[in-house]
Amino acid sequence: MFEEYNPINEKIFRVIDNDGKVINKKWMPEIDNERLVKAYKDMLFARTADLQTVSYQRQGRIYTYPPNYGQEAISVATGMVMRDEDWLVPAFREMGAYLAKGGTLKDIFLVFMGHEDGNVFKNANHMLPMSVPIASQLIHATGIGYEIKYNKKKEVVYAFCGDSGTSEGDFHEAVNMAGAWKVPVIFMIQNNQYGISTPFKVQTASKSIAIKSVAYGIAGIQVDGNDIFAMYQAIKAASDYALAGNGPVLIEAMTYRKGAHTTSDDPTKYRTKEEEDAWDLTDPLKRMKAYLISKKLWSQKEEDALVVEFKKEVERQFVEAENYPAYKIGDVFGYMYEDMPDDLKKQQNDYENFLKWKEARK
Ligand SMILES: Cc1ncc(C[n+]2csc(CCOP(=O)(O)OP(=O)(O)O)c2C)c(N)n1
Repeated sequence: MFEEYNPINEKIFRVIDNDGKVINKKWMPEIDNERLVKAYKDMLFARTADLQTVSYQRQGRIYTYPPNYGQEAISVATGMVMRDEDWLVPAFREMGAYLAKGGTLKDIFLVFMGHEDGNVFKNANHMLPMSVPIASQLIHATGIGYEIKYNKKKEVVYAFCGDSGTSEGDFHEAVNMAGAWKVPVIFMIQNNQYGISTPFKVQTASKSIAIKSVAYGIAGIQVDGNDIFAMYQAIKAASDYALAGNGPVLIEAMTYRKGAHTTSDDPTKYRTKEEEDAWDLTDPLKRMKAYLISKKLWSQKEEDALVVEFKKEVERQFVEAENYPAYKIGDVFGYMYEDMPDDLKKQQNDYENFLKWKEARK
Protein backbone atom coordinates (compact mmCIF):
# COMPACT_ATOMS: atom_id res chain seq x y z
CA MET A 1 0.00 0.00 0.00
CA PHE A 2 2.73 2.50 0.92
CA GLU A 3 4.40 2.01 -2.44
CA GLU A 4 1.17 2.28 -4.42
CA TYR A 5 0.17 5.41 -2.53
CA ASN A 6 3.60 6.99 -2.16
CA PRO A 7 2.76 10.62 -1.32
CA ILE A 8 5.24 11.83 -3.91
CA ASN A 9 2.61 10.86 -6.52
CA GLU A 10 -0.02 13.03 -4.82
CA LYS A 11 -2.63 10.29 -4.92
CA ILE A 12 -5.15 10.22 -2.09
CA PHE A 13 -6.19 6.80 -0.77
CA ARG A 14 -9.95 6.34 -0.91
CA VAL A 15 -12.20 3.26 -0.98
CA ILE A 16 -15.77 4.63 -1.12
CA ASP A 17 -17.11 7.76 -2.81
CA ASN A 18 -19.28 10.45 -1.26
CA ASP A 19 -22.40 8.34 -1.88
CA GLY A 20 -20.99 5.33 -0.07
CA LYS A 21 -20.26 3.36 -3.29
CA VAL A 22 -17.13 1.23 -3.42
CA ILE A 23 -14.75 2.79 -5.97
CA ASN A 24 -11.60 0.90 -5.04
CA LYS A 25 -12.54 -2.81 -4.83
CA LYS A 26 -8.93 -3.91 -4.46
CA TRP A 27 -8.72 -2.21 -1.07
CA MET A 28 -12.23 -2.80 0.24
CA PRO A 29 -11.60 -4.44 3.62
CA GLU A 30 -13.22 -7.69 4.65
CA ILE A 31 -14.92 -6.81 7.91
CA ASP A 32 -17.83 -8.82 9.21
CA ASN A 33 -21.22 -7.13 9.20
CA GLU A 34 -21.57 -7.00 12.95
CA ARG A 35 -18.23 -5.19 13.31
CA LEU A 36 -19.16 -2.78 10.53
CA VAL A 37 -22.43 -1.84 12.20
CA LYS A 38 -20.61 -1.46 15.50
CA ALA A 39 -18.17 0.99 13.86
CA TYR A 40 -21.08 3.05 12.55
CA LYS A 41 -22.73 3.05 15.96
CA ASP A 42 -19.45 4.20 17.52
CA MET A 43 -19.31 7.12 15.10
CA LEU A 44 -22.94 7.95 15.84
CA PHE A 45 -22.30 7.83 19.57
CA ALA A 46 -19.31 10.15 19.24
CA ARG A 47 -21.34 12.59 17.15
CA THR A 48 -24.32 12.53 19.51
CA ALA A 49 -22.06 13.11 22.51
CA ASP A 50 -20.21 15.85 20.70
CA LEU A 51 -23.27 17.89 19.75
CA GLN A 52 -24.79 17.44 23.19
CA THR A 53 -21.59 18.62 24.90
CA VAL A 54 -21.59 21.84 22.89
CA SER A 55 -25.14 22.41 24.11
CA TYR A 56 -24.06 21.78 27.75
CA GLN A 57 -21.35 24.39 27.30
CA ARG A 58 -23.95 26.88 26.01
CA GLN A 59 -25.93 26.18 29.19
CA GLY A 60 -22.85 27.08 31.26
CA ARG A 61 -22.42 23.54 32.58
CA ILE A 62 -18.90 22.87 31.21
CA TYR A 63 -16.14 25.45 30.65
CA THR A 64 -15.06 24.63 27.14
CA TYR A 65 -15.00 21.81 24.59
CA PRO A 66 -13.20 21.09 21.27
CA PRO A 67 -15.76 19.43 18.95
CA ASN A 68 -14.86 16.31 16.97
CA TYR A 69 -17.85 16.88 14.67
CA GLY A 70 -16.97 15.68 11.14
CA GLN A 71 -13.77 13.85 12.13
CA GLU A 72 -15.32 10.72 13.65
CA ALA A 73 -14.11 8.17 11.06
CA ILE A 74 -10.45 8.73 11.92
CA SER A 75 -10.63 7.93 15.61
CA VAL A 76 -13.24 5.17 15.25
CA ALA A 77 -11.12 3.44 12.58
CA THR A 78 -8.12 3.74 14.91
CA GLY A 79 -10.18 2.07 17.61
CA MET A 80 -10.92 -0.83 15.25
CA VAL A 81 -7.23 -1.63 14.83
CA MET A 82 -5.67 -0.51 18.11
CA ARG A 83 -5.18 -3.31 20.65
CA ASP A 84 -5.19 -3.20 24.44
CA GLU A 85 -1.39 -3.39 24.61
CA ASP A 86 -0.90 -0.62 22.01
CA TRP A 87 -0.39 2.97 23.16
CA LEU A 88 -2.64 5.93 22.51
CA VAL A 89 -0.96 9.32 22.66
CA PRO A 90 -3.75 11.85 22.15
CA ALA A 91 -4.00 15.48 21.14
CA PHE A 92 -7.53 16.54 22.19
CA ARG A 93 -9.88 15.85 19.25
CA GLU A 94 -10.18 12.07 18.86
CA MET A 95 -13.01 10.98 21.14
CA GLY A 96 -13.62 7.67 19.33
CA ALA A 97 -10.08 6.55 20.09
CA TYR A 98 -10.34 7.41 23.81
CA LEU A 99 -13.57 5.47 24.10
CA ALA A 100 -12.10 2.49 22.22
CA LYS A 101 -9.19 2.46 24.69
CA GLY A 102 -11.57 2.26 27.64
CA GLY A 103 -11.79 5.97 28.46
CA THR A 104 -15.28 7.27 29.22
CA LEU A 105 -17.29 10.34 28.34
CA LYS A 106 -17.27 11.13 32.03
CA ASP A 107 -13.45 11.31 31.93
CA ILE A 108 -13.62 13.70 28.97
CA PHE A 109 -16.27 15.85 30.67
CA LEU A 110 -14.16 16.05 33.84
CA VAL A 111 -11.19 17.31 31.84
CA PHE A 112 -13.20 20.15 30.34
CA MET A 113 -14.78 20.91 33.71
CA GLY A 114 -11.26 21.52 34.99
CA HIS A 115 -10.68 18.24 36.86
CA GLU A 116 -7.34 16.67 36.01
CA ASP A 117 -8.71 13.39 37.43
CA GLY A 118 -10.48 12.87 34.09
CA ASN A 119 -7.20 13.05 32.20
CA VAL A 120 -5.94 9.98 34.08
CA PHE A 121 -8.41 7.89 32.00
CA LYS A 122 -8.17 5.30 34.73
CA ASN A 123 -9.89 2.47 32.82
CA ALA A 124 -7.76 2.90 29.70
CA ASN A 125 -4.62 0.82 29.39
CA HIS A 126 -1.56 2.45 27.82
CA MET A 127 -3.10 5.84 27.17
CA LEU A 128 -1.50 9.21 27.87
CA PRO A 129 -3.50 12.29 28.94
CA MET A 130 -4.90 14.65 26.33
CA SER A 131 -2.30 17.21 25.32
CA VAL A 132 -3.30 20.83 24.83
CA PRO A 133 0.31 22.03 24.28
CA ILE A 134 0.27 21.40 20.55
CA ALA A 135 2.54 18.59 19.25
CA SER A 136 4.46 18.17 22.53
CA GLN A 137 2.88 14.72 22.85
CA LEU A 138 4.66 13.50 19.69
CA ILE A 139 8.01 13.59 21.47
CA HIS A 140 6.56 11.34 24.18
CA ALA A 141 5.22 8.99 21.49
CA THR A 142 8.68 8.57 19.98
CA GLY A 143 10.10 7.96 23.45
CA ILE A 144 7.54 5.25 24.12
CA GLY A 145 8.33 3.76 20.70
CA TYR A 146 12.01 3.66 21.67
CA GLU A 147 11.19 1.75 24.85
CA ILE A 148 9.05 -0.74 22.91
CA LYS A 149 11.85 -1.41 20.46
CA TYR A 150 14.53 -1.55 23.15
CA ASN A 151 12.59 -4.16 25.11
CA LYS A 152 11.59 -6.06 21.94
CA LYS A 153 7.87 -5.72 22.65
CA LYS A 154 5.18 -6.15 20.02
CA GLU A 155 3.31 -2.90 20.54
CA VAL A 156 2.39 0.10 18.40
CA VAL A 157 2.05 3.74 19.42
CA TYR A 158 -0.81 5.78 17.91
CA ALA A 159 0.14 9.45 18.19
CA PHE A 160 -2.45 12.08 17.23
CA CYS A 161 -1.80 15.63 16.08
CA GLY A 162 -3.53 18.28 13.95
CA ASP A 163 -2.34 19.88 10.71
CA SER A 164 -1.22 23.02 12.49
CA GLY A 165 0.75 20.91 14.97
CA THR A 166 3.04 19.85 12.11
CA SER A 167 4.44 23.41 12.05
CA GLU A 168 5.86 22.91 15.55
CA GLY A 169 9.49 21.98 16.11
CA ASP A 170 8.29 19.07 18.25
CA PHE A 171 6.72 17.46 15.18
CA HIS A 172 10.04 17.55 13.35
CA GLU A 173 12.03 16.23 16.29
CA ALA A 174 9.61 13.41 17.00
CA VAL A 175 9.18 12.22 13.41
CA ASN A 176 12.85 12.59 12.59
CA MET A 177 14.04 10.55 15.56
CA ALA A 178 11.27 7.97 15.11
CA GLY A 179 12.59 7.47 11.57
CA ALA A 180 16.24 7.39 12.64
CA TRP A 181 15.47 4.86 15.39
CA LYS A 182 12.90 2.95 13.29
CA VAL A 183 10.45 2.82 16.17
CA PRO A 184 6.83 1.55 15.88
CA VAL A 185 4.95 4.87 15.98
CA ILE A 186 2.01 5.77 13.77
CA PHE A 187 1.78 9.54 13.46
CA MET A 188 -1.90 10.20 12.85
CA ILE A 189 -2.23 13.71 11.51
CA GLN A 190 -5.83 14.88 11.35
CA ASN A 191 -5.74 17.50 8.61
CA ASN A 192 -9.06 19.21 9.35
CA GLN A 193 -8.02 22.18 7.18
CA TYR A 194 -7.66 24.66 10.05
CA GLY A 195 -5.47 25.49 13.02
CA ILE A 196 -8.09 27.59 14.85
CA SER A 197 -8.64 30.22 12.09
CA THR A 198 -5.46 29.53 10.10
CA PRO A 199 -6.30 27.69 6.86
CA PHE A 200 -4.06 24.83 5.81
CA LYS A 201 -2.97 26.61 2.62
CA VAL A 202 -1.00 29.15 4.68
CA GLN A 203 0.27 26.58 7.19
CA THR A 204 3.05 25.24 4.95
CA ALA A 205 4.39 25.55 1.40
CA SER A 206 4.59 21.76 1.32
CA LYS A 207 2.21 20.01 -1.13
CA SER A 208 0.88 17.87 1.70
CA ILE A 209 1.79 16.70 5.16
CA ALA A 210 2.11 13.09 3.97
CA ILE A 211 4.90 14.08 1.55
CA LYS A 212 7.06 15.11 4.51
CA SER A 213 7.45 11.38 5.26
CA VAL A 214 9.64 11.07 2.16
CA ALA A 215 12.22 13.48 3.57
CA TYR A 216 12.19 11.69 6.93
CA GLY A 217 12.79 8.38 5.16
CA ILE A 218 9.65 6.76 6.54
CA ALA A 219 6.43 5.37 5.10
CA GLY A 220 3.61 7.84 4.60
CA ILE A 221 0.19 8.05 3.02
CA GLN A 222 -2.51 10.63 2.41
CA VAL A 223 -5.94 9.18 3.14
CA ASP A 224 -9.51 10.38 2.78
CA GLY A 225 -10.11 10.71 6.50
CA ASN A 226 -13.88 10.78 6.03
CA ASP A 227 -13.85 7.33 4.42
CA ILE A 228 -13.86 4.82 7.27
CA PHE A 229 -12.92 1.91 5.00
CA ALA A 230 -9.83 3.70 3.68
CA MET A 231 -8.88 4.79 7.18
CA TYR A 232 -9.26 1.25 8.49
CA GLN A 233 -7.07 -0.16 5.70
CA ALA A 234 -4.37 2.47 6.07
CA ILE A 235 -4.21 2.05 9.85
CA LYS A 236 -4.19 -1.75 9.58
CA ALA A 237 -1.37 -1.62 7.02
CA ALA A 238 0.55 0.85 9.18
CA SER A 239 0.12 -1.32 12.25
CA ASP A 240 1.33 -4.46 10.41
CA TYR A 241 4.27 -2.50 8.98
CA ALA A 242 5.30 -1.12 12.38
CA LEU A 243 4.88 -4.49 14.13
CA ALA A 244 7.09 -6.12 11.49
CA GLY A 245 9.91 -3.80 12.61
CA ASN A 246 9.87 -1.47 9.59
CA GLY A 247 9.60 1.70 11.66
CA PRO A 248 7.13 4.58 11.81
CA VAL A 249 4.32 5.59 9.45
CA LEU A 250 2.92 9.05 8.87
CA ILE A 251 -0.80 9.04 8.00
CA GLU A 252 -2.32 12.32 6.83
CA ALA A 253 -6.08 11.96 7.23
CA MET A 254 -7.90 14.57 5.13
CA THR A 255 -11.00 15.75 6.95
CA TYR A 256 -12.95 18.85 7.92
CA ARG A 257 -13.69 20.27 11.32
CA LYS A 258 -17.43 20.84 10.88
CA GLY A 259 -17.76 22.51 14.26
CA ALA A 260 -15.88 25.36 15.87
CA HIS A 261 -12.27 25.02 17.02
CA THR A 262 -13.57 25.12 20.59
CA THR A 263 -16.74 26.52 22.06
CA SER A 264 -14.95 29.91 22.31
CA ASP A 265 -14.55 30.13 18.54
CA ASP A 266 -16.86 31.36 15.76
CA PRO A 267 -15.86 29.84 12.39
CA THR A 268 -18.30 32.06 10.44
CA LYS A 269 -15.67 34.81 10.90
CA TYR A 270 -13.11 33.04 8.72
CA ARG A 271 -14.78 30.52 6.42
CA THR A 272 -17.66 30.50 3.96
CA LYS A 273 -20.94 28.64 3.84
CA GLU A 274 -19.99 27.39 0.34
CA GLU A 275 -16.85 25.78 1.73
CA GLU A 276 -18.79 24.14 4.56
CA ASP A 277 -21.43 22.86 2.15
CA ALA A 278 -18.81 21.36 -0.17
CA TRP A 279 -17.20 19.46 2.72
CA ASP A 280 -20.58 18.42 4.02
CA LEU A 281 -20.91 16.15 0.97
CA THR A 282 -17.94 14.16 2.27
CA ASP A 283 -19.37 13.65 5.78
CA PRO A 284 -18.08 10.34 7.20
CA LEU A 285 -21.35 9.26 8.81
CA LYS A 286 -23.49 10.01 5.76
CA ARG A 287 -21.13 7.98 3.58
CA MET A 288 -20.96 4.94 5.81
CA LYS A 289 -24.69 5.07 6.45
CA ALA A 290 -25.39 5.10 2.69
CA TYR A 291 -23.14 2.05 2.33
CA LEU A 292 -24.82 0.16 5.19
CA ILE A 293 -28.33 1.00 3.96
CA SER A 294 -27.41 -0.19 0.45
CA LYS A 295 -26.39 -3.53 2.01
CA LYS A 296 -29.56 -3.61 4.13
CA LEU A 297 -27.49 -3.53 7.31
CA TRP A 298 -28.98 -0.34 8.72
CA SER A 299 -32.13 1.79 8.66
CA GLN A 300 -33.20 5.28 9.68
CA LYS A 301 -35.66 3.75 12.11
CA GLU A 302 -32.90 1.92 13.98
CA GLU A 303 -30.85 5.09 13.99
CA ASP A 304 -33.60 7.26 15.45
CA ALA A 305 -34.20 4.77 18.27
CA LEU A 306 -30.49 4.46 19.01
CA VAL A 307 -29.91 8.21 19.16
CA VAL A 308 -32.60 8.46 21.87
CA GLU A 309 -30.70 5.85 23.91
CA PHE A 310 -27.35 7.51 23.26
CA LYS A 311 -28.63 10.90 24.42
CA LYS A 312 -29.73 9.39 27.71
CA GLU A 313 -26.34 7.74 28.19
CA VAL A 314 -24.51 11.00 27.45
CA GLU A 315 -26.72 12.82 29.97
CA ARG A 316 -26.11 10.10 32.58
CA GLN A 317 -22.34 10.41 32.30
CA PHE A 318 -22.50 14.20 32.20
CA VAL A 319 -24.51 14.36 35.42
CA GLU A 320 -22.03 11.98 37.05
CA ALA A 321 -19.21 14.33 36.07
CA GLU A 322 -21.16 17.34 37.38
CA ASN A 323 -21.57 15.58 40.73
CA TYR A 324 -17.92 14.63 40.98
CA PRO A 325 -16.31 15.89 44.23
CA ALA A 326 -14.79 19.37 43.95
CA TYR A 327 -11.12 19.68 43.15
CA LYS A 328 -8.97 19.78 46.29
CA ILE A 329 -6.87 22.93 46.56
CA GLY A 330 -3.94 20.85 47.80
CA ASP A 331 -3.92 18.95 44.50
CA VAL A 332 -3.31 22.15 42.55
CA PHE A 333 -0.14 22.90 44.51
CA GLY A 334 0.95 19.49 45.72
CA TYR A 335 2.13 17.61 42.65
CA MET A 336 5.18 19.60 41.63
CA TYR A 337 7.69 18.90 44.43
CA GLU A 338 8.15 16.20 47.04
CA ASP A 339 8.89 18.94 49.61
CA MET A 340 6.90 22.02 48.74
CA PRO A 341 9.13 25.14 48.61
CA ASP A 342 8.22 28.11 50.82
CA ASP A 343 7.04 30.39 48.01
CA LEU A 344 4.60 27.73 46.81
CA LYS A 345 3.38 27.17 50.38
CA LYS A 346 2.74 30.92 50.57
CA GLN A 347 0.81 30.85 47.27
CA GLN A 348 -1.38 28.04 48.59
CA ASN A 349 -1.94 29.92 51.83
CA ASP A 350 -2.82 33.15 49.99
CA TYR A 351 -5.22 31.29 47.76
CA GLU A 352 -6.96 29.58 50.69
CA ASN A 353 -7.34 32.97 52.38
CA PHE A 354 -8.77 34.39 49.16
CA LEU A 355 -11.36 31.60 49.00
CA LYS A 356 -12.33 32.21 52.65
CA TRP A 357 -12.71 35.93 51.90
CA LYS A 358 -14.84 35.12 48.85
CA GLU A 359 -17.02 32.79 50.89
CA ALA A 360 -17.50 35.43 53.62
CA ARG A 361 -18.73 38.00 51.05
CA LYS A 362 -21.63 35.76 49.94
C1 LIG B 1 2.42 24.98 21.86
C2 LIG B 1 1.07 25.62 21.68
N1 LIG B 1 0.95 26.72 20.91
C3 LIG B 1 -0.26 27.29 20.72
C4 LIG B 1 -1.37 26.77 21.33
C5 LIG B 1 -2.74 27.40 21.09
N2 LIG B 1 -3.52 26.52 20.23
C6 LIG B 1 -4.46 25.69 20.73
S1 LIG B 1 -5.17 24.75 19.56
C7 LIG B 1 -4.24 25.46 18.34
C8 LIG B 1 -4.39 25.04 16.90
C9 LIG B 1 -4.24 23.58 16.71
O1 LIG B 1 -4.51 23.26 15.38
P1 LIG B 1 -4.25 21.79 14.82
O2 LIG B 1 -2.93 21.30 15.28
O3 LIG B 1 -4.48 21.84 13.36
O4 LIG B 1 -5.34 20.90 15.54
P2 LIG B 1 -6.93 21.09 15.58
O5 LIG B 1 -7.19 22.07 16.71
O6 LIG B 1 -7.37 21.62 14.26
O7 LIG B 1 -7.46 19.75 15.89
C10 LIG B 1 -3.39 26.42 18.86
C11 LIG B 1 -2.46 27.24 18.06
C12 LIG B 1 -1.22 25.63 22.14
N3 LIG B 1 -2.25 25.05 22.73
N4 LIG B 1 0.01 25.07 22.29
